Amino acid sequence: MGDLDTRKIRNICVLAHVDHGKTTLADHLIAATGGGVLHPKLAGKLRFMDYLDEEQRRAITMKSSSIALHYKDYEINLIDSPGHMDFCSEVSTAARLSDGGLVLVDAVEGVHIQTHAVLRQSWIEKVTPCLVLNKIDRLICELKLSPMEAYNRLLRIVHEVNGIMSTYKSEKYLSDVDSILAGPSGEVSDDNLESIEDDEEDTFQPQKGNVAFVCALDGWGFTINEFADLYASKLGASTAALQKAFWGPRYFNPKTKMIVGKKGLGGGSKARPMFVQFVLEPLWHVYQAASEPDGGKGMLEKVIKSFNLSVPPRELQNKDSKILLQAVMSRWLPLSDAVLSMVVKCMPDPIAAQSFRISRLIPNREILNKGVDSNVLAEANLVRKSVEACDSSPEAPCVGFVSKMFAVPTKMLPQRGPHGEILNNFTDEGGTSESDECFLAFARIFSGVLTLGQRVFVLSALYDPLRGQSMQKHVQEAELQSLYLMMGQGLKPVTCARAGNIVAIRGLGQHILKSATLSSTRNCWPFSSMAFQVAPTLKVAIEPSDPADMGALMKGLRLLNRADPFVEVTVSSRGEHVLAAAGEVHLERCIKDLKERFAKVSLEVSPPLVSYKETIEGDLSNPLEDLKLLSASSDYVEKITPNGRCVIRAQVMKLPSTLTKVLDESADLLSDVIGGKVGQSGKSLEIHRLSVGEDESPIEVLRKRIVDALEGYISYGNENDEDQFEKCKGKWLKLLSRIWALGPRQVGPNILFTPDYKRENNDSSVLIHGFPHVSVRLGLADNSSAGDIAAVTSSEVIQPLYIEAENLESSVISGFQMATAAGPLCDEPMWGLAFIIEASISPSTVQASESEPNQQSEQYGPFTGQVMTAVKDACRAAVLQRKPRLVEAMYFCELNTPTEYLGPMYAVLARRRARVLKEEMQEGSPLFTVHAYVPVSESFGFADELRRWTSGASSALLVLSHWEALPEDPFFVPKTEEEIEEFGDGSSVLPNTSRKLIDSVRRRKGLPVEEKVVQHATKQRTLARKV
Ligand SMILES: Nc1nc2c(ncn2[C@@H]2O[C@H](COP(=O)(O)OP(=O)(O)OP(=O)(O)O)[C@@H](O)[C@H]2O)c(=O)[nH]1
Ligand SMILES: [Mg+2]
Repeated sequence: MGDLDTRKIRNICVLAHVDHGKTTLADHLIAATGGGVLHPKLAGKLRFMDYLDEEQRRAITMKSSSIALHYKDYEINLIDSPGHMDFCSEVSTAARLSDGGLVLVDAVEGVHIQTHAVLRQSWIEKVTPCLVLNKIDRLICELKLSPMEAYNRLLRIVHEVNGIMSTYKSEKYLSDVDSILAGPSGEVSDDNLESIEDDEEDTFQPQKGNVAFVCALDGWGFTINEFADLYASKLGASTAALQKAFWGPRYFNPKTKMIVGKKGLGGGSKARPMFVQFVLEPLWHVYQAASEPDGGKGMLEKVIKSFNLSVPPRELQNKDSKILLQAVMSRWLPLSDAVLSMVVKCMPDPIAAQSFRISRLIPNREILNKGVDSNVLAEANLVRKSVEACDSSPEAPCVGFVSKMFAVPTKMLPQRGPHGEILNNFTDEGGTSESDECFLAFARIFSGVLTLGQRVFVLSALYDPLRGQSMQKHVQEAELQSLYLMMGQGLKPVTCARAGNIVAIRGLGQHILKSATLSSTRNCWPFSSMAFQVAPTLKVAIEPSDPADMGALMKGLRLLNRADPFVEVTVSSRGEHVLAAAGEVHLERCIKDLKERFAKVSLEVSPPLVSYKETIEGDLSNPLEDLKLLSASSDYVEKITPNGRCVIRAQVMKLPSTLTKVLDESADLLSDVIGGKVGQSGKSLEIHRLSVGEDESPIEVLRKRIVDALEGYISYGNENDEDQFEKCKGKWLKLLSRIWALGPRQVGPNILFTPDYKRENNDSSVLIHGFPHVSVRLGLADNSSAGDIAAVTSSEVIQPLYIEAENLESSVISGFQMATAAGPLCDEPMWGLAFIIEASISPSTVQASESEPNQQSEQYGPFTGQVMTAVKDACRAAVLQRKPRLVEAMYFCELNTPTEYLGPMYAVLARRRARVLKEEMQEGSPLFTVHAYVPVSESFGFADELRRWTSGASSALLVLSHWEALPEDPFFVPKTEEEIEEFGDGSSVLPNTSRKLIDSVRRRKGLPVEEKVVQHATKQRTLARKV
């Protein structure tokens, strides 16, 4: 075993939008090279990789699974992945383990949202993509396009996909340039610029052989190479020349037998590009011939003869034109050959791939501080080198990555080991109660050799080898009980597996929840976490129908949580078991799994729990005015602690939406920076992530994002006024140097500013200053300006009252955190708000003796608690006073509908409060593509209703898009004359949408709801007056 063997491995995945034919394509590859697990006759019909019942029933793939294939002398591990949005996390797990990706696009439907998503995923994971244009037959039979029209359509799709890739490339290009400009010297040297790869070249080029044209249903396909070989002798040209000529505006001049451009043809010629003339037209002839009753036999025979195909006469005699066609085409242009030769040629082997994927897999870390154990560091670097080289020698450190755990019924495990010995699978590590299901790890080995019975360290993503003892909880030791090669559902036991292979591992069930790094040494960096496209958002509460089954349910939930990489199981603050899934289809499968496999009890499932947020009205169109509003001290809410010693004034303002967005999206980075994982200075250990393309430190990245957001917002109102812009920016930056905390949970999209301490009070009370911790961490305030505060305080610090004020700072922060976690409307988190809290304490009136400072405490509880509650109440009251608004989550929705069903489709959209963004006729097809925003709260059953009303003709995909405030005032009561005229005096106004949503959340949470029991209160009012 050596490098030569590893060079013969390809790890690839199939990626595409839902229903573009991934599993059908996989079927053909398996039938041809899977060692007989699938009969060629069943290829395309069986959908071998969709082995779960639910997958077959719904005809969509729900999980990614791998199969080992042998093509020529190559070993190919093929991973089929789902295209449905609900299962997009499985695309991440597939991409992480693969070096190459076949990106399928349906030639009729073209590029869709998930096509974008999978291209992005492959780009992030540094997977080398090849393009497969599938369902070419539909262009012929369904759309009845001419070869020329079909060519234009294919050209457009290739162009579009290249366009998407080039935006990813330019994103990287720009961030590379930025990081060089922002580099230590700020100088741009030629060296620097050369290191940036700026390839303008298209990613996908049929001439290069990385685009295949296939029809997975009929089992044929080709790349341009096949046809170039075919015609080389006929046209008397070299294969290489033909490869270049078979795409783009290249024409064949029959007189001169030359390949020419359009000009070389002379005017008036009706010549077609060579791709049309030599590639598409013959295909069209075959399809037309096969569809003609008997008339086309001659043509087919010609094809059979000229390509020397051996088609059994029985198939040739078949009356069914479809079978005839498949028989001829699949022999003429066998699908598996076309696709797999492209895979072998254009996709890297593990050695080549790991050398450039390493920067994504284990980002380089620059250790700034020398105080670390150099032995550990040296070994960790060695391990990284070994991964980079894909060293498969037995001496190499053994490193693997588990991208997900999956459950297999224990009875499905092979009963015999690699040497035919009988295994006892039932002494599983899970103990007797969980032995019905066995958990396997879906893993790839990146270095060394993994052997049966070996003990390995299981490292979580947070592990840091340099921190030694403190990292104990992030590392465990486990024994590998079985290793399997995966054949879809089938498992083939092996004794060892070496670098570059994909395997299933038994024995890690107790150690890994979702993903982990495996290593033979503790001194190894964990792999970077995978990027997921969406977060699980659809939540329901679950309880057993019979309360006695609670134990079974809890066990079931625990198993489900482990078996599904994407589900989230939590217990809400009110003790409900909450299950979060990616969407309706995913949720339904989870519930089914729970009922039938994991818990095996009957369940009650609540209606979906939709999350909302709370904010205040305001569109912030004038940056300067908005600031003034905040500094105008009149507009505040005042609360006093029960003991009367602390007066709290809270002001609230809406943050610019750009800033809210940045805070929302950067939660992970923020928690790293604020949580102190990435230090500014003075830390004993400092690590800068140096992953390629993100050469800047997280702090830089964050500060830049925040400043960019701010500039975007300010320039909106001041496009032309340079001075105004600068002035405004200066003021905002000043404000941003006062960030005391973010909330809720320290990283949310709400800001607490420190009070303007210069505004001194004249009485004896002392202001709780706070400290701009977050600004300092983010580098928005330097320590010197923060030092100002320290200077002010240092002179006063001696007095006990000041010490007390300082001690109360954390109570103010806690109060702010509590308020932002639960707003006044319906206890949902606040969103995009900024608070300034001026809390001042006055000396205690009761003289506390020195020895017993808490003596005066307290009929109202501890003072810290009082301050916290008062701050919380003040914040909530401030929001109520400033026109509170409910914010709801919105889906972006892409619908495809035939023209005749546009009416019913719009009716469904209207019923669901959807906002249509655009509608577009798809060129050359009878489909309309409609984009719309649909509120999450209205999305349940949306797909079903749509299907019902359009007889299944229109389909919709939903992606979580953004948060949006409802414009309506939930407490609307007609006041002005016009309003009263329109709505009456208010007694008969029905609650608006916003109010209805709020009430339903309040009811669910058991909060008081103001019900309008009395509809016409006029009479009572008259009565009351008389009394
Ligand atoms: N006309 C035509 N239909 C095809 C072709 N390839 C696949 N199909 C059909 O497209 C449908 C979807 O095929 P699948 O292979 O299940 O698609 P998929 O991409 O695996 O779908 P998901 O895994 O759910 O994302 C099936 O009805 C196939 O028969 C083709 O080349 N031509
Ligand atoms: Mg599929």
